[in-house]
Amino acid sequence: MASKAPKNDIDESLITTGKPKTKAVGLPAVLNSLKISIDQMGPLRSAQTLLAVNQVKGFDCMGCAWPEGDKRHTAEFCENGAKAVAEEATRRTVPPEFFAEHSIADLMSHDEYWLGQQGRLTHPMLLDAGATHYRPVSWNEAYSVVVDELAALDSPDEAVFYTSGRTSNEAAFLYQLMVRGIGTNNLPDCSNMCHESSGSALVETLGIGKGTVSLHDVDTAPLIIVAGQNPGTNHPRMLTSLEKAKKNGGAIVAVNPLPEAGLLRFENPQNPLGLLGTRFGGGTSLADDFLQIRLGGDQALFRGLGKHLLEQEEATGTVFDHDFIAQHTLGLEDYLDSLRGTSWDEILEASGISKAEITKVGDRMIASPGTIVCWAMGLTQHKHSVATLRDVVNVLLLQGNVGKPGAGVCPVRGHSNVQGDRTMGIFERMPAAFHDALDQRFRFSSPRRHGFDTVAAIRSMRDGGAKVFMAMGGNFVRATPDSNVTDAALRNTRLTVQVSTKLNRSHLITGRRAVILPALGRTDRDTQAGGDQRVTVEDSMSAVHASTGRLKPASTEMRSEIEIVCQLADRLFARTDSPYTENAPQLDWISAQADYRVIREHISAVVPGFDDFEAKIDKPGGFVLPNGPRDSRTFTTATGKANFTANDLQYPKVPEGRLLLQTLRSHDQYNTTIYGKDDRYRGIHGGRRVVLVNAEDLADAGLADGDPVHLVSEWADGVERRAENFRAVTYPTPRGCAAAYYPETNVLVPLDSTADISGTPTSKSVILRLEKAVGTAAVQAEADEAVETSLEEVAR
Ligand SMILES: Nc1nc2c(c(=O)[nH]1)N[C@H]1C(S)=C(S)[C@@H](COP(=O)(O)OP(=O)(O)OC[C@H]3O[C@@H](n4cnc5c(=O)[nH]c(N)nc54)[C@H](O)[C@@H]3O)O[C@H]1N2
Ligand SMILES: Nc1nc2c(c(=O)[nH]1)N[C@H]1C(S)=C(S)[C@@H](COP(=O)(O)OP(=O)(O)OC[C@H]3O[C@@H](n4cnc5c(=O)[nH]c(N)nc54)[C@H](O)[C@@H]3O)O[C@H]1N2
Ligand SMILES: [Mo]
Repeated sequence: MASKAPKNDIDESLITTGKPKTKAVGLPAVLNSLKISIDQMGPLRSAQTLLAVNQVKGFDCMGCAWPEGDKRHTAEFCENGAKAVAEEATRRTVPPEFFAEHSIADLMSHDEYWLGQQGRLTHPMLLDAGATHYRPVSWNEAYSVVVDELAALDSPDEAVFYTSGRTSNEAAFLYQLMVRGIGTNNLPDCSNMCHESSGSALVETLGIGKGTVSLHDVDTAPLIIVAGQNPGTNHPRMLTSLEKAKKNGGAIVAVNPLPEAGLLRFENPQNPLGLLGTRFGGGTSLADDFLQIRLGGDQALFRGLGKHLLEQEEATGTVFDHDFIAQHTLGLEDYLDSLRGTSWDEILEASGISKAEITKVGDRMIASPGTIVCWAMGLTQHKHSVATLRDVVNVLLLQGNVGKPGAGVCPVRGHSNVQGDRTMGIFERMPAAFHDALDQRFRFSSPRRHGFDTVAAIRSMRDGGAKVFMAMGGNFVRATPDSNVTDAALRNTRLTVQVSTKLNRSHLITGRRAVILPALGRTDRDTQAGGDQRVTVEDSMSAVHASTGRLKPASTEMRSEIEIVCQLADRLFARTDSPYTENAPQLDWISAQADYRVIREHISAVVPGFDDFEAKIDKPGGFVLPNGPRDSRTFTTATGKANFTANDLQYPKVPEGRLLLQTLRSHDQYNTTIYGKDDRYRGIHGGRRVVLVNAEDLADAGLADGDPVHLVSEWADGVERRAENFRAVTYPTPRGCAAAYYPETNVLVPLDSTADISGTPTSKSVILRLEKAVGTAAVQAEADEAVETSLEEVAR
């Protein structure tokens, strides 16, 4: 039986801490995910779903965007994938009676964990102006509310349409078409807070905003640098690839302020020997070198690597790939000048890494026939992220490490279809060629002025510009920075519309009116007039494949995202009094809803690389989209070449007595969805309000391990942002650098503190002051420690 959802939030005073783990996965991971799966889904549904995840005819795992290999295990096992599946396929539900019982004020008193654990949303709900409770409405009434508010706007730019990254290609394509049909490009997405910096840097330098490696490249790479990423928790299946690379003789370099367990050592749960290995303390040791970098020191590190390559090139003449540089690149000399102009002293100061460690990795690069650099949020969420990533590209270009086997750039995406959503046009500033193709296919004229990204959308709502906010998935109010400002911005709107699977804070912090539209998820069977449907997704390596849900939906009142878009669009564009009929895209929305093959045909006519779409996804594993840099060293940049760039060296400078805080994920969460209150690999149990601090910094602040503290963020605007009642934990993070979990700390990230060019909030560099909290002495719970010990004993 599935267990009941928790009645109470877990008591934050029960936090226990232990030593960080030095290895990832193994038997405790299997046990943990089985427990969560059976809790949420019961044994039968657990078996059904876990056997279908990432199988050729099953559904695509919504856990992350790491690709699946060609040969699949019967249960391609991944602890956190299993947790993501259980979270969606749960048998717990949030029916209308739940909303009758709980007022908004009551729901507000619970934390994200409790909200998420209540189960799947089952019925369209409306919050009337001034009402204390949501009430159930028919789908017809819900659609009318949305259409009426949209039709009443003075300008289409007064509406904002957010997308999280789980939306299928088909739903995303129709959604952006509807939005552009209304006449706006206000299409912010989670990517604005995620890999936007990667896109900005890569489009400019390589001509494509995506990675240039295949899974095979990673599996066989001679050298992989993993910077600013915690794959053990966030992309566990990547560990299998890293293990393969090691077995093939490759080397791995981890660049991280924290000694993340998944980067250091891995026990493969796919491999019985891996499990057996646990008994003997085995597993594969992954990182050959671990560079414990200061937060934001990566541009300096890559500058140092470039400088070492240059010095060795000048000594030997054999380091650079001269043919590649001459044939395919521009701008080398300016870049080399930037290397010459940067002193080693500055590099060491900014990165906190010794010259010997940097030159050792540089020597690995020189000796290696190919190098891949993988990265995630540790590199993208700083003020100087775009410059940092340009410098990553620079170093790779020196040795021709793009478009050859086992080499390239690998931005590891977050949400499982965030890359596909972009390919489908979810972007506030798509290139002209996309608009042209869209206009031609649907015989209308799409707006060309740029729309709002996430931060701009918040500013506009705050200032009374945007009045209707719609979200295709996600949890906007908790994923975004400056929570207090964002909350007020949303409350300033006339209507908020959430297409969601699970209850979250964005259903509680609303406009004057609010609508919840309960959506089918990846695991759910999607039956339309034309029969059972499948959808498609694109992974981090540009492979597109089908995903088919098979579970019976938890209620007959849930609708697919595609149906919701089609029904809204049909009403918006068909109404005679609608301002949007005149320039409506020419599409029979109801036929598209009936049979998703119709949508795929439209996609193949508009988006390059999707010709013969339907046939290609019949093949197991789907197909790979064309990728100029990877396939043929073709670079569709402004210059037609791969561009070296010369960038000012930047790194965060922190005033005396302050720390730099990164906000990151624990092992038991999916972004704003909290699965539990443990962070097993980091040795934290039973609570999330912790701040990890270097022991000497803690001592300097007059604090001891376990002390209750308030977190205060200081920024240029002079506003003090506070997150109260945390517990200080000594942790092996570099001096001056601290870490705490997102989203509890989003209140500390200033809205206007964004990355240059990409506009991404600087979630990995918040200037922080620790304030000792008095009178809230924390309690040490031994019970949790006991749980941990017993799991480890089982493993042993
Ligand atoms: N289970 C699970 N899986 C997920 C998610 C989840 O929440 N849970 N989220 C998904 C999403 S949307 C995304 S974007 C990805 C996120 O995947 P990650 O980027 O791995 O997620 P974070 O927890 O933000 O971790 C950032 C890592 O970068 C390091 N870091 C921080 N600052 C710096 C820096 O300045 N330099 C360097 N070199 N390292 C730094 C941190 O110590 C940490 O190891 O995961 C995806 N997969
Ligand atoms: N401080 C700080 N802030 C950050 C980050 C950070 O590292 N630090 N990371 C940023 C990053 S990388 C990202 S990607 C964003 C994430 O931002 P979002 O994508 O907005 O947030 P999620 O928590 O992933 O959204 C979870 C909600 O999505 C809904 N959902 C889940 N599956 C589906 C589905 O299939 N369909 C629909 N319609 N709804 C669904 C559920 O209702 C669930 O509650 O947060 C960003 N914010
Ligand atoms: Mo993300």
